[in-house]
Amino acid sequence: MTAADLVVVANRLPVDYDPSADDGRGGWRRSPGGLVTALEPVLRAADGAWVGWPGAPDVAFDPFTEDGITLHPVSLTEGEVAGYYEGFSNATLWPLYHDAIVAPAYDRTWWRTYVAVNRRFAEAAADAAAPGATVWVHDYQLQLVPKMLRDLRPDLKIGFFLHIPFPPTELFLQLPWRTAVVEGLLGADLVGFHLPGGARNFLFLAQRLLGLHTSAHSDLDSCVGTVDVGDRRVQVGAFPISIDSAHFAERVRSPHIRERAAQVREELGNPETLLLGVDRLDYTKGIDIRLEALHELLDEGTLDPEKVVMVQLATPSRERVSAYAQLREDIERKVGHLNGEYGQLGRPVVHYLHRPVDRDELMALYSAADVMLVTPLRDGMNLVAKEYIACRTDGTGALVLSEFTGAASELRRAHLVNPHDLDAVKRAIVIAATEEPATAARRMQSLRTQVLHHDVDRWANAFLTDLRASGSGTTAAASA
Ligand code: ADQ
Repeated sequence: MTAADLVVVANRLPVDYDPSADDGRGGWRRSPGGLVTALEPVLRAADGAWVGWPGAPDVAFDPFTEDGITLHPVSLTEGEVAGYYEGFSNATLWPLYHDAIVAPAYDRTWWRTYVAVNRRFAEAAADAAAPGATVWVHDYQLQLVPKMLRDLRPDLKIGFFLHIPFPPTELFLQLPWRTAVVEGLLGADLVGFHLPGGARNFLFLAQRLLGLHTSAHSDLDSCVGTVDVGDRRVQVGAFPISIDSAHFAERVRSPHIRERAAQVREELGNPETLLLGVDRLDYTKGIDIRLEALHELLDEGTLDPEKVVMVQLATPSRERVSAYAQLREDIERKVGHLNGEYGQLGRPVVHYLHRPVDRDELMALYSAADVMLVTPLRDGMNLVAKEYIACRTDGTGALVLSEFTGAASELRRAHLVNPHDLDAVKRAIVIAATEEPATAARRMQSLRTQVLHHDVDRWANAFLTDLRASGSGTTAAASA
């Protein structure tokens, strides 16, 4: 297998291994996420490689090439999935980085497994990369990889991007392994966040925990600052991720999706107002908040259960982590109460689907919905908000958007709300549902301009351009 000049390292491969496929013989399924869509063309053009876990425990595969990309599966045991993925990644880092909405658990054995698994990813990346190659490491599961990889392969250009928020410094400082994590990230030449605030928090910690020299730049630039690590200068920047906007805008116009959108409204009883929520079933997403807001609006008589319908899609997620199992019970109880009080026979007020739907069905729902509800307590970006906007090709529709999403910093003309303020959420829903059409259309026009101009290609190119330009500049240590 030839080594590649561009290597992506992420927790998951762009394909999943399903041991039960093909009558138990096992097989690969594509797992099309936003990251795959964004990076596939760049990787294919560069004969690139992707290092990641195939999604099933205790299976080992040699590297193989598919569609011009070499895939390097990293094997994890059942115990490693429990310690590294479900434990340290999703019961320690995920809640800590999302403002500790759920208490993070600090478990030393999970940490040791996280270190061991990060080392395995770094070794796989070192094997996959050609001399002088560019390696782009993704997300909170792999924060130690940049330093481990630099120790193995000092010739590489290494970038890191965090897809979730980087927390306020006083929260990050709770982490018993805080210094190792910051050191791990500083192995990169470029460390990227969605927002300048996360980048600034990171700069502060590099100075506070490691006593390193940092400098801050203007927020107008994607480069927010630098950290000097020995004779290397690490760039720290903000790169707000996006979607393949043109693809959504074009595909949603196809006749079968338009017909399906009309059919959806019909099947839901042609409501005056169709509210929509689309999320992974995660406690950061504020699904409970929008259900509570709807409940109170119906209780008060502000909304009429004969005229309003809500659809909530909630993809199953991390079901073996206990906070997620509790959340599911809570959400399903709330949906049950709402329908028990306000539904009619054959006509629930809330339609709740606990499963993923395919992309065309999702676009039909975006196209059918009058008001999109995006109410996370904290979210790195939130692509659902951007997908909804890209699908509103006729310029109608309204977006209620939490201030605590990364998307809120770009989508200023959405109905922005503080999700902790239930009255504000209720008011925003009512305004979004009843706003005068010309005002609503002006808002949507401005949101569409933003989303269509700032797509995922632009994001990937901005990051890779800055990464390739990084490493220049002289540090105090190098000039001494
Ligand atoms: P997520 O937390 O997964 O991503 P988000 O950005 O909203 O959140 O992306 C979810 C994706 O899954 C969207 O593309 C959406 O269409 C899809 N999806 C959700 N529910 C679905 C369903 N029921 N059926 C089909 N598809 C569904 C993390 C961070 C975010 C950040 C992204 C990218 O938490 O803040 O925006 O990474 O960096």
